[in-house]
Amino acid sequence: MQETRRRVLDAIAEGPATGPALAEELDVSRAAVWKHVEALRDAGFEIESGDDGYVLESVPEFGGPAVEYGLEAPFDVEYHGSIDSTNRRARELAGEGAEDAVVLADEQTGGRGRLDRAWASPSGGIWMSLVLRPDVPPAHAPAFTLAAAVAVTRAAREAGVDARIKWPNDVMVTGEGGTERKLAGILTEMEGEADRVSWVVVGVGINVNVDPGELPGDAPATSVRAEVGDVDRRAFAQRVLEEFDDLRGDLRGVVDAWRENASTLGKRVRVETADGVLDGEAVDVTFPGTLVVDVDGERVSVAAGDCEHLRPA
Ligand code: BT5
Repeated sequence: MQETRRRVLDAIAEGPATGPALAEELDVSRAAVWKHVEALRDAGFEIESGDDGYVLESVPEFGGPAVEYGLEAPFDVEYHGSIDSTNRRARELAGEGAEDAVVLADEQTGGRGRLDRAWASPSGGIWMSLVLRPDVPPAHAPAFTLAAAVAVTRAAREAGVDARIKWPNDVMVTGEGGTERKLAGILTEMEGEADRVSWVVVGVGINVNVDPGELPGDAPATSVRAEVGDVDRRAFAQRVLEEFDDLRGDLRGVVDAWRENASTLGKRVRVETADGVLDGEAVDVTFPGTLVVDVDGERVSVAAGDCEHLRPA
């Protein structure tokens, strides 16, 4: 949101504020104040104008200005009712130099997972991509995936969903009979030079207020609706962004937070990597997100791959 508009909104939220008082406080014309109030109304904020001035009656349920309002993290949010892929749009913004931008959508028509897999994104989910320009070497970028997984898991647990992370990027819920269902996935993309990334795009897809029937059947999936009922998507998205913002300041600390929220460690796993399949016990995750698997007594480090939790031997 534009800075002046944000300040107009904050001032109105604090109590009745007249146009002239706002104009003076923010050092803009009365016409400009009026324009911002109209734009906020167009965005779904209910603003009454009484004798004492403008009063904020309600905040829209979802959308860019709604998520920005009250957000305790420095992100600008661009909202789309429907878009092909928020990661695609975020890469475009990254190429234009954007920083700390979020592309958020109600629905994606061409959502993508890793390895160009399709990601189902029906209306009612939180599909968003963060554009970051961190001052880190490209090798550290996987830590942002871990941070996003921790942020989503914390937000889901606060909403009452018993979520846990499966290495590296899946947020899962274990149901009756031990079946793990996928609640959220993360797709991190980046562009970098030899020693420093230019940008990182962290795409986060969370099945929130959607029916599991709308999700693909090729692998078990679940949603917040299926687990605990519908939640306030605006608050949920804000919590994810705030947690992520806290975590990204200490990338090495992210690994500890990840361990606390993960279910993979100690499990028997099968990991498919570009070099083949590994069977063993997941014994650790190290910075920036490497899985350490004990394969018949030998510790093997895996930087990237698909991990399956196996039943105990
Ligand atoms: C992921 O890939 O888990 C990363 C998903 C990232 C999606 C976000 S949404 C916002 C942003 N914009 C994008 O275009 N993408 C990002 P992967 O680990 O490869 O998992 C993909 C597999 O998960 C698919 O092959 C399906 O089996 C399954 N799947 C697809 N859609 C799903 C859904 N909505 N919920 C649960 N599982 C799903």
